[in-house]
Amino acid sequence: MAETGTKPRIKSVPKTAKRPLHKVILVNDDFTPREFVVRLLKAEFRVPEAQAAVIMLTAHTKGACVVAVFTKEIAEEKANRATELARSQGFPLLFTTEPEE
Ligand code: NFA
Repeated sequence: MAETGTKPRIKSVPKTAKRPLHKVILVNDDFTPREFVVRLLKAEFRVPEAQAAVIMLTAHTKGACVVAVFTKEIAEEKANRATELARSQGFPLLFTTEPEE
């Protein structure tokens, strides 16, 4: 067979699909105590006290604040778990998720 001199053009390293990360957002309300929010942020999202206080205060003054960023499934799981934990203690605290631009 004649040599064409053409090299194979198959990529040896397949492209990994890059999926957008999702933000977990803390939503403000008028009822959940500040201390409870801070405690929950520390326990569920493993943020240090000072950072938990800043996140809580930002949500309190601006209406909402990004807590952390994860893959879609982990973000939804964390938001649901934290929201349910607050509900189990009788608070209306809400965590939502949204994709990062
Ligand atoms: N706004 C709540 C209060 O004044 C505190 C709070 C902060 C609740 C952030 C939810 C999210 N007790």
